[in-house]
Amino acid sequence: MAHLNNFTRHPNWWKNATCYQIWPASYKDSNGDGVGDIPGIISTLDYLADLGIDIIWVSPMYDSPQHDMGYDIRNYEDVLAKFGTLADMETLIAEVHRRGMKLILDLVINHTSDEHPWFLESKSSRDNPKHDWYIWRDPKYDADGKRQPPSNWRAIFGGSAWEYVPERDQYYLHLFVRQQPDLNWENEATRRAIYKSAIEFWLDKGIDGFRVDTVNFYSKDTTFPDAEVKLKGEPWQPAFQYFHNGPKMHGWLKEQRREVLDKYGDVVMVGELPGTQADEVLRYVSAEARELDMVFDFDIVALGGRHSLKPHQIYKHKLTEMKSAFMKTQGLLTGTDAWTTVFVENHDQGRSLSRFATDDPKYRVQAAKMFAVMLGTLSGTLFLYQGQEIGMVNFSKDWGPEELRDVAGLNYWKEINEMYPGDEKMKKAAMEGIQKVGRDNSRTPVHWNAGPHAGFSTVKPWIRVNDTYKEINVEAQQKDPDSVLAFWKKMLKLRKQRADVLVHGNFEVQDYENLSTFTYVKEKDGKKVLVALNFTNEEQPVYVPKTLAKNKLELLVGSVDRPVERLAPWEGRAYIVQ
Ligand code: TEU
Repeated sequence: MAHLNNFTRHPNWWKNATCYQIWPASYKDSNGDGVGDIPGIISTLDYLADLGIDIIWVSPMYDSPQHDMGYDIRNYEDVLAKFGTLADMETLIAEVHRRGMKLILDLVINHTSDEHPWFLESKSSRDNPKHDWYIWRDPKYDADGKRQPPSNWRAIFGGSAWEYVPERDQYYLHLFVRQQPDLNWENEATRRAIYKSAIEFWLDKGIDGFRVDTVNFYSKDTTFPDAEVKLKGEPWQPAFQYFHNGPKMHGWLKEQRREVLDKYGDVVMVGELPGTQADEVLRYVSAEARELDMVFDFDIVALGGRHSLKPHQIYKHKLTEMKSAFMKTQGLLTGTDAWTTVFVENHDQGRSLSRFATDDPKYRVQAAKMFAVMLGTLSGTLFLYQGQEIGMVNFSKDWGPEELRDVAGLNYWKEINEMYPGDEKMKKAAMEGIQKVGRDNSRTPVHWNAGPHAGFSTVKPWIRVNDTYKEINVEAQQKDPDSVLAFWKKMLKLRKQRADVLVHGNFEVQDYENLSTFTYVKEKDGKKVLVALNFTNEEQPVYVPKTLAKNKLELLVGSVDRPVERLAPWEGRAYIVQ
């Protein structure tokens, strides 16, 4: 275990880092086809370095039929032509490294595309050598002798999780859309092939790690029992408990680390980990376990019932629920050898201002800076999503369903129309829900300037540009020292300078029950920082905990130019406790 001692003695390179997620289709188009691309990414690397970014995460740019925007991979070892070439990726890796930054890619190995050659072989016959590389089961027959799927599981994006293939007279499992068949991890030859093609191929090219898609879904309950009926009157039922954190998960991740990743040194693995309690999360992220380095916990993105309900059932969460979500992820560091992440946005979510604060033009700049104070002072590796650094917001309420591009949103919209034909009230509620939490909100093009198509492309982009690009864009904010962008730059610098307490400190909420403010203390080796955040349109008092009543508070950073005693609407401040 020499490497383990080595890793624990030297702080890992990714701990103090800020990572910036790029969604290639919507980031920057260099060749005028309306779709972002890798040369487009390369053209902005100085911008990202200047912002203070240390790691760039590029979402799937692999060859793919794009049924789920690249999370359906046809060939792990190639790049989608619209995004560029393998040579472009090699240039990207070199250019990122030349600027002292690191690059991570998405690792999508719970499933492949149904056009991946492995699947084409697997589905061709029960005698094919790859016949069990995916999850195949025999049909069930009902009392009338009608063929039925092996279980009543509902796919995450709607419909049955099983698809029938006549060549085999069997069904295959797909937890997401039907074009995303789940790989059979139980088969060792399959695991070896995945490691070689999806992981080693890219580590050999010099990337520094992966963001690992749905990392806790590989191991399933292989008896595939019917799930309890929760959606009354519907044929397909949520079966989450049967396909996440299955019995083999930890063994497989240990195998992957030991036999694959360790050859390449301190490769960072950031797992996406839905629906997992803190004690189970720790089993994945403790340094000693040597599985994942950190994970994205879903409590924060599930606020308002985002995951258990359908978008028309979303409710306004309370600030206490948000505090609880952060208490869970921050708490992972207390008294453990584990590590954690800080994030509020990604390509699957609505924009954080619209979702968790306000996108009212009167307050949104303030709120964006307040979020920068919050995220900049929480412990763990910080993840920003493209456009978050300029305070991009959700698409406007008057967009209709014709603007939707995301398969999850489109499937849901179709389902609503089929289940409630002619019900205008329901349709309105559904569209309102999509406007709040739909994945397209974060997938509209980045606003580079106020020119045509927001400077993203020279032609009409594949998805409509958010209407706010004239007011919210990179070029305008680069000229404005009071902009959200300028504030993020300042915050990221400060986070580095005070990394001990800001990135590594213990976290303690002070005003849990308060529904208007979020106040916490960060502490490391006796050094303390008090953070006070206002989550309302009204002024609020700064809550100073009794234990600090006698201490002097020195303003470290604040989102308002000349702060007064009370917090202004959506103001955020951090004080050094003396
Ligand atoms: O998302 C995993 C996941 O659990 C999603 O179901 C998430 O809950 C959903 O997007 C919310 O609507 C990952 C990727 O981040 C997502 O983009 C992919 O669509 C999905 O896996 C399948 O690969």
